[in-house]
Amino acid sequence: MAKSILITGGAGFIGSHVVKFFIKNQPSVNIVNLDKLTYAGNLQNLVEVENNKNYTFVKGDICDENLVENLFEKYNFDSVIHLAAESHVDRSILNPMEFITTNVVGTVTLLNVAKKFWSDFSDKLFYHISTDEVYGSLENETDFFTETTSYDPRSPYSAAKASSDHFVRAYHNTFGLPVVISNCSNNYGPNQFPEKLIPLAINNIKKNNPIPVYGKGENIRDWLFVVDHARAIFDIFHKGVVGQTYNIGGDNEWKNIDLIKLLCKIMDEKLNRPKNTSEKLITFVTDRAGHDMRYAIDSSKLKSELNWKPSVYFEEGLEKTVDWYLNNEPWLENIVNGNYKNYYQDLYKNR
Ligand code: NAD
Ligand code: TDX
Repeated sequence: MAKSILITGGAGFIGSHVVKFFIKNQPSVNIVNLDKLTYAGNLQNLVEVENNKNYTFVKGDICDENLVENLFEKYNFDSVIHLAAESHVDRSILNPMEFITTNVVGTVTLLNVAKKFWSDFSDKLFYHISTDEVYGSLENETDFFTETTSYDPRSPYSAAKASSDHFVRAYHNTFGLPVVISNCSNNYGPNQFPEKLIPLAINNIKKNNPIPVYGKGENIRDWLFVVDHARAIFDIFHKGVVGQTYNIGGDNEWKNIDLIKLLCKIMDEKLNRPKNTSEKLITFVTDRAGHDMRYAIDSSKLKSELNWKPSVYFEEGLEKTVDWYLNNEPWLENIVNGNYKNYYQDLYKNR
């Protein structure tokens, strides 16, 4: 049983849910959350656990080898759950280099330190959190990504994530480092930075601003409620087999345009607007460069071997998400009133 876990990127969207899930479900373990607090990191995501005696936050960069070594020395980690990453595809198109630095160099820095400190690999685990995007884009609606689908990353983001996955496997094969990897589909839920489709649309609908839908809105994503992802990570962490990969998905494919229409309907109800008001905000804009058409995950391995399945029905999860954003106005306003304005201007002005 793990006693001291380093979680990287724990102030971000998924990471903060993972930190909270572990503290709630395994309160005896010590958790150190190492996060650089980039634009995407937010300590407000962690207020409910910040005073927990088994939880420590460290502001720092996963690329800083000295810092990571000092933390291994001080806390004697037996496990790493690695979520820190640059995570937004559109930003990777604007600035690929940051993605290589954090996602590739940062991951290899962590692998090197774990290899150095874990002279004995028994009861150790390096758990790398990855994405379905490494598998590329599906064109045929009967195809699904499985754990053996060949990698075919097509954006700077997914290329950097794919590269980090390769390094993790290489450290397992070459040095025997005990690793496990999971590749998950699109997450949604509370605390997601409003650069991603769902919270961006919620914010724009609320303010009566246009909802930018790339291309014709025909692209398909498989959506999973973030707490279901955190639970999958918990299960894989405890029951996953070293050296294995697990796909995590929601069995929940939506065309972007249909998802946005559903969101508009929910928002009309929540904001007491007449039916079909928010749909009028839908604005088709220039497509994302290299926009992957469809992601669809086959997570039957995780279901059959570790007995996991998604638990939150999409309409219910989407409603919970809308409620969270409407009830947490200061969280959202803090973000959208800051540097976000410049980001939004730069990305959307010529679309
Ligand atoms: P996010 O952008 O919300 O959070 C990333 C966190 O990493 C932030 O807190 C940020 O401050 C931190 N970080 C960034 N660079 C760092 C560095 N150099 N050192 C330390 N910390 C740093 O991302 P997310 O959506 O929560 O994604 C978390 C992980 O899950 C990523 O690895 C991502 O690739 C993966 N993933 C995300 C999704 C999704 O739908 N969001 C789906 C599958 C997999
Ligand atoms: O303004 C927008 N308009 C739009 O049509 C935005 C931001 C997105 N989109 C489209 C692009 C995608 O087809 O919506 C879909 C979802 O876009 P994002 O929320 O940016 O997610 P995606 O590009 O699918 O990647 C996400 O899932 C996999 C996460 O950002 C990644 O971190 C994760 O690995």
